[in-house]
Amino acid sequence: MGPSPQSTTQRSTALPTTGRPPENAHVRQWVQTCIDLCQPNALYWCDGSAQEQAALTQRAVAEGVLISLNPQTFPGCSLHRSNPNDTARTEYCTFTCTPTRELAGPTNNWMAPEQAYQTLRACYVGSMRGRTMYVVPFLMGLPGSPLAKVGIELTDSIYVALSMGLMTRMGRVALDALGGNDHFTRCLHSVGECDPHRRYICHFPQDNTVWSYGSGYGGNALLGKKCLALRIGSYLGHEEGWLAEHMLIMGITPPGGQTTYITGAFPSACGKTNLAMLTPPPHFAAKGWKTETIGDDIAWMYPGKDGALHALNPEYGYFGVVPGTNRTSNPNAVEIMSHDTIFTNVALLPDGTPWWEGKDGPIPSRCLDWTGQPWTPASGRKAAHPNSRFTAILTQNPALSPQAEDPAGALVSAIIFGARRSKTIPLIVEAFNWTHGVYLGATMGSETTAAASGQVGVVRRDPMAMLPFCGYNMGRYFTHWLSFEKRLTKRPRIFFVNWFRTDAQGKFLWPGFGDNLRLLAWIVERCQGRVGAIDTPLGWMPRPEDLDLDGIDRARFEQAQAIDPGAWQQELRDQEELFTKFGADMPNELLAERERLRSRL
Ligand code: SAT
Ligand code: MN
Repeated sequence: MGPSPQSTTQRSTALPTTGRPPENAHVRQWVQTCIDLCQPNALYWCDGSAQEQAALTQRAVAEGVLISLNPQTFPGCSLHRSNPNDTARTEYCTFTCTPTRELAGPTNNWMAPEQAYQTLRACYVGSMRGRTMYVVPFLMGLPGSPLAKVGIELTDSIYVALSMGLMTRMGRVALDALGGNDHFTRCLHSVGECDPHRRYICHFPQDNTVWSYGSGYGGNALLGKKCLALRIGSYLGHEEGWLAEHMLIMGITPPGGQTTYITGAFPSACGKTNLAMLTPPPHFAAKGWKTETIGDDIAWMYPGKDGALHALNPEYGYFGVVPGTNRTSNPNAVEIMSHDTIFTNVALLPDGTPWWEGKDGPIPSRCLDWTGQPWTPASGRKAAHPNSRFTAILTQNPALSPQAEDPAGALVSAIIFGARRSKTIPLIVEAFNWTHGVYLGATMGSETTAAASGQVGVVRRDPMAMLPFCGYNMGRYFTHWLSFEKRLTKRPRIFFVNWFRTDAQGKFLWPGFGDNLRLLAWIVERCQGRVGAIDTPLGWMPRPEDLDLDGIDRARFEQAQAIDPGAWQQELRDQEELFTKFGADMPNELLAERERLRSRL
């Protein structure tokens, strides 16, 4: 533990300061309180300008935090190597600090707010000594959007300050949106000693506050993303009547038709970023199908005055997984990360070019691995960390939707829930109605992969892919979802997809990637009322003739859609286990929905 708060000495001399503080007295006062606590040696007010980003990048290179990459092959790019103990989100030290445990619900780690403040205050005392405190004002959402929220992050990590400049609308734009008022999320972040045993990511939804200590990794440290846009956001959404979701947003345009916007929730390792950036395969492109990206991770959705659901991406950049990215799996991502990108924990070739497993081109005979150690193909370990990332702004995406700039958001016609399941769950099904759709989302379960620690191939329930991100009791979150049936007159259709079903030999029944557009095309045509389906116990399913299956083995498609009644009995028992956790907070409508499914089966 650090020294007690009483031993804090007030600094008498003015802090060396870069940039100008805003007029907003609430901001100045709060920043001063945090300076007194963390005792930085210098203060830097970020304005979000391009000059600032360039100057801070130079400074980060001088400090050894970033390595400049080859300006010919990867112009404007740099590499960051994280502490090897700090390469992923850490759910065990992520807390929801609501006044009571039951407000946080059974699926969140809970700490009493007073205890959390006390524990973290002890960590923060003097934690920025010898460091600069960066003041990073940021806007989640577009200026002028009904949902836009201002946050201010104080951080002692220049990597975090630079990354926030790519991931959010950062600087003046946020302070202008805030004006003189007090409505901003207070985000305090210090890497401290980067010790996994002294690491805390604490959310105080009632105080609109996030305190993060002991990690510099993305979701733990870039506090606009999972912390504000999902955990605090979902709490605010419940209070204010909207939804903060772990969803991609994309547009799909049929030949000569209207662009249809869909949102989709997938747990990690299901290819969400690849789907958000999907390029139509030649056969579809030739017919005139087009796709576009609005967001790859987070959707804020609200009921418009028109009775429809509107979705916007609160972020301004991508923080995507790098390994496996190539011209076949995701050509748009390859383009995005070809310039002005921060890479984290990828490998480095002798000529200063980044490298990762699954990159186009040959496997190098030698390089430095993600920790900076010499590596050859014979090393017997990965060169890039499996969770290595690229950080770059949205506008570098050649497939960025023009609709991404609309502060009102895109009109949502379909919501897709998806998961990785080798058995039982069919390739695609459409919910009978809103409640049934919410049931499909609430019972989502996905198989764990080697990318995460723990057992491989076990089904982990992850309702709406929000298990680690819902900032309040998930039972009440389900009720909130159900309430949109009445809040909307033009309800999106809801679908469930599983690209990962396998045959008896363990081979995927569906080709996936670009071919997923065959299923998205059916979804779009369902939304436009142009294609049929059959009624099954699980929901509406396409008949083979309802889909473009040109070049696809029809028998394998049918196998991917098969319903195995025995496997479904087990699935229902597993779902029951999840619902039981929520006790009295579990809405009756979903229990009734399960009974209807049981009787249909
Ligand atoms: O750092 S993030 O939380 O955004 C990425 C992840 O899902 O782990
Ligand atoms: Mn995510």
